[in-house]
Amino acid sequence: MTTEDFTTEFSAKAADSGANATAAFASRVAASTGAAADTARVNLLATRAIKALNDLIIEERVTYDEYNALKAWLIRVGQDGEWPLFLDVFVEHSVEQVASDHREGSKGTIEGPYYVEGSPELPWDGTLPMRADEPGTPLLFQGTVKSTDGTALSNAKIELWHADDLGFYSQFAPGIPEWNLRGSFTTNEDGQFQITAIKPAPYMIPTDGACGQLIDAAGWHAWRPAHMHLKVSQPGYELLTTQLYFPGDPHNDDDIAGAVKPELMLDPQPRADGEGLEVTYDFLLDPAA
Ligand code: MBD
Ligand code: FE
Repeated sequence: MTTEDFTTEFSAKAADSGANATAAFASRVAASTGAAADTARVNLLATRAIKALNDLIIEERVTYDEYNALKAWLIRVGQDGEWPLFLDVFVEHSVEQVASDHREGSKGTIEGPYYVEGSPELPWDGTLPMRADEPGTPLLFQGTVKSTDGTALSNAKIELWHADDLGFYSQFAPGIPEWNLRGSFTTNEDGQFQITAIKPAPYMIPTDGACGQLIDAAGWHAWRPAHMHLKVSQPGYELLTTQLYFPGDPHNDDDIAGAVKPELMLDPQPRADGEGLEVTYDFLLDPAA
């Protein structure tokens, strides 16, 4: 494959990823009942959101050119299917903050646009589904799932998903096995897990659509630090949706999605047998209210 072929294929995959996130979101919303619309609440939130935008226009003396550029861009976000991408990158972190500020257990962070329910079920010491030649450093990821009172939780579910070395998520970019780098592990009788995985690479959000256009026009960068996504759950406990990060990543301090927290930083060490890295991380779940 030539560099040109690669660039074309790479761009095509990135463009697909944003649009496929829209289809995935739509089918999940269709499957859920959705919150009943409360007129007073809609009135409050919509009034405040519209006022915030109007205040900004007046304070910054926004021109007709700028207003029309905004209109064209908003239309393009929808056409490119990038509303999930845009919202999860720039807004979800505040929703997550509000949703979890009462918690005493492990820190959570945003889910992002690329979660898929129902990944292959694997034992407490299983291997994340991956291709035979999957690029990346082997990572042994182990720990214990506990209640905030310290009780180990057996049969807890740990869903793990992350992008491949090129930054593509299976089921969102074409040409990747369906459940590649996605798995659901179950803790053993002592609440432990020991997952054979790979260390993810830094991730650049797709730059060829409306989000990329904004990032470029504003002079920002499109990077997220390398991250593993996780959902940890057990009946009777609050679902923990989180991400874990790796020290030394150049974007730990300026994640475009604002989703890094100090508590989510791993401390991987070289394995004694020389086979890549190992790291221990325990999850503490809050009992459901
Ligand atoms: C991702 O992989 C991600 O985690 C977020 C939050 C946004 C876009 C892509
Ligand atoms: Fe991600």
